[in-house]
Amino acid sequence: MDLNTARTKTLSLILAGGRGSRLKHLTDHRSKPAVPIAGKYKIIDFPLSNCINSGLRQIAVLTQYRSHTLNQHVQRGWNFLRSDFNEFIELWPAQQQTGEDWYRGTADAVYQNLKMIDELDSEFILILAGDHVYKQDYSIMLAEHIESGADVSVACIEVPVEEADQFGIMHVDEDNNIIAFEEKPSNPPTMPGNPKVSLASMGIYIFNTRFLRENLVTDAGDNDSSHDFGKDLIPLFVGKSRIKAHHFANSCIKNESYPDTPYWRDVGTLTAYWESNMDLTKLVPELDLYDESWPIRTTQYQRPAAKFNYNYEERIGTALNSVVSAGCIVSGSTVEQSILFNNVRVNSYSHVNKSVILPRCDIGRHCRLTRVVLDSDTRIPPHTVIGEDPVADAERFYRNKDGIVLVTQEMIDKLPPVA
Ligand code: ADQ
Ligand code: ADP
Repeated sequence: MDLNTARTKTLSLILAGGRGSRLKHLTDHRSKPAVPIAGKYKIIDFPLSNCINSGLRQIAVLTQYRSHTLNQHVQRGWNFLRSDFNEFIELWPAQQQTGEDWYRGTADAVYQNLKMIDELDSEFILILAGDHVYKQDYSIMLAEHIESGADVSVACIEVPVEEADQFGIMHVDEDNNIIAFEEKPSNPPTMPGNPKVSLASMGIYIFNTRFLRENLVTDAGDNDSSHDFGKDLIPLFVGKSRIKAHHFANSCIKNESYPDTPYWRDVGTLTAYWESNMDLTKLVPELDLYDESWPIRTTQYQRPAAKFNYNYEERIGTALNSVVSAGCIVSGSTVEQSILFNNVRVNSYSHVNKSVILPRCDIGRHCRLTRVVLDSDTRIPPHTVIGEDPVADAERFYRNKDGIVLVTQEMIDKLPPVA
């Protein structure tokens, strides 16, 4: 089958139901794929953009947990495909199609939608997570999958062994057959000849539809299964089915400045979230959002351009090494090595440093914020200092062991009134 035909016969399923509880209060009101990232996006924009750019245009987003802003985002900004060409992006919410249960695990999320999947008559199913930041041409993985004659292909990347217990870890032979797979092992095995790295599953799979269907039906009837791809299905295929590894380095969209470092982040923790945003304030970030050949799209609203009011007497009113989105006003204050999402206000005599400020926040006068993540719609009262006193920060806000302080409007509302 030629690649263009294969693309039209591929259904992409984005798993967007998980809570992502390690992101703490950021996922109190929204699911992880709906968490804002990189100044103007939500995390789900990355897999969605990758699909569109890869020429895969039959896409379903499987939602469950607190999906309101995710649904809104996808409905408002991602509805441009043409159904008359058999292209679509649909939301498939959990709706107890097969019984009383909500999605029990990632495999069950797909199983519960088998009826819809059958109607679409696909040959291949691409399964993606809704919460990873990366740029990948899935059509290269698809071509490799077809060429290899595999039942299932699993995308993989080398990760430092210290982080390997957070992933599915595999061993492959010289033909990239997966010969061992263990989900989140406490003692992760390393790659032959390199004790520092392990080969991790990215949670990205291409299945032959018929093979997936049969195995989902079997798994659904197994009471001992947790109905999860990484925990239950993938390990089961090893040694029994044709299961191949696809190396992300072969299909990632390369940044010319970092040809040897394929960029992929599972922004699972508050620190990883903060770091992946901070990455973008570097002189040359590893993730190139300015490459027009692989655009990352998002839901856009009409907004005025960002504005900077400079106080010439005091010489303040600017942003240095920062990403500032549309609708922001930085007035008589300094923003340094930070990310301001849409419609943020930073008022006079304030200093925002190494911080991630989500949409529509307002930072009052004379504030100092360092290593802070401000959730959307938070109003910081004048003279507030955050990030300089670990004890006070931990009392008032959420401060993690790496010293990143997460602040929400609910936490601000609980503060005693300023005398
Ligand atoms: P995890 O990331 O731990 O491991 P999981 O938390 O199950 O896997 O999430 C995978 C994706 O499915 C996420 O996008 C999540 O939002 C979504 N999801 C989770 N539960 C869901 C549900 N009930 N309904 C719909 N969507 C749901 C997986 C693999 C590992 C691999 C890592 C890579 O199991 O082997 O190494 O991904 O990050
Ligand atoms: P969250 O803060 O939960 O991540 P969003 O940033 O997506 O959520 O926005 C919350 C709500 O505000 C949504 O209903 C979104 O559609 C809406 N919204 C955001 N920006 C604008 C805007 N400039 N104009 C109109 N509605 C907007």
